[in-house]
Formats: sequence, C-alpha cells, structure tokens
Amino acid sequence: MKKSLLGSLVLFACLACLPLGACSSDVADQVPSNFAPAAYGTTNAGDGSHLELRFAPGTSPARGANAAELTITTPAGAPRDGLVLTVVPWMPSHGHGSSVVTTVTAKGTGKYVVDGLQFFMPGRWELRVAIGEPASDVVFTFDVP
Ligand SMILES: [Cu+2]
Repeated sequence: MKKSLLGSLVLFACLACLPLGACSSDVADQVPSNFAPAAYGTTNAGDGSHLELRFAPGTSPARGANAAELTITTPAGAPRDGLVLTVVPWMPSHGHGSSVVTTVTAKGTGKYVVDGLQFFMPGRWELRVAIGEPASDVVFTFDVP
C-alpha cells in the first residue's frame, strides 16, 4: 500500500497536538444525538468497566466525519459518570491517526459523545479510548468501507 504524503502530514499534525491537551477545548456546536439503539460494538476495560460503542449518522463507521457514543458502566451495570476520556482514531497498518482532534462531551447516565472522528481512508481503523487517570485503555477495531 502506498503511504501518501498527506498521511504523513496528518500524522505529524496529530502527534504535535496530542501532548498539549488543550486542543480539545473547542467543543463542537453540532454534536449528533441520533445514535442507534443497538450497540455497534462492546468491550470491557481492564478495571471491569463495560463499554458500548455506537456511531452516527450511520449505525456503522463510514468514510469521512463520524460521531460516536460511548456508554460506560461498572461491572454491576451502574453508569460511570465524571470520567475523563481521551479518544484517538488510529489506522494501525499505516501508523497514522487523523488531523482532527476529537472532543468528548459527557451526557450523563454513563454516556459520552465523541465528535470529530475523521476516517478519511478506507481500511482498518482503531478507536483508542483512554479512561480516567491513570488511564485504563480500551481499543475498538473495525473496518471503514
Ligand atoms: Cu491510512
């Protein structure tokens, strides 16, 4: 597969931005809320927390702009609110992310909406989620058509 110059530039922009932590302060004014009832994916964090992943506007990840909703509960099923989440879209086979920095908005009842997900290439992507401090890391893996 050809690694494009654009991909390299996007990676640089992403890495340059991540350590600052201040890039995510611009909260998107149009955060989607039309998430499907059924979860697209589920997984468990190292601390036993359960995560459900939903996408919008489609029920599965699509090329271009997406939003995601993460629902996080304790092992007993109670919503986990007040968490600090860092969400990074990542394309492991190409070693790059996206130049767009995600924003995470807490919605209550364990729900967090992630905006600014740009899957600009088709192929396998990861959604890397760091929960809390110290971080408990979770990775969702899926294919973007
Ligand atoms: Cu790529």
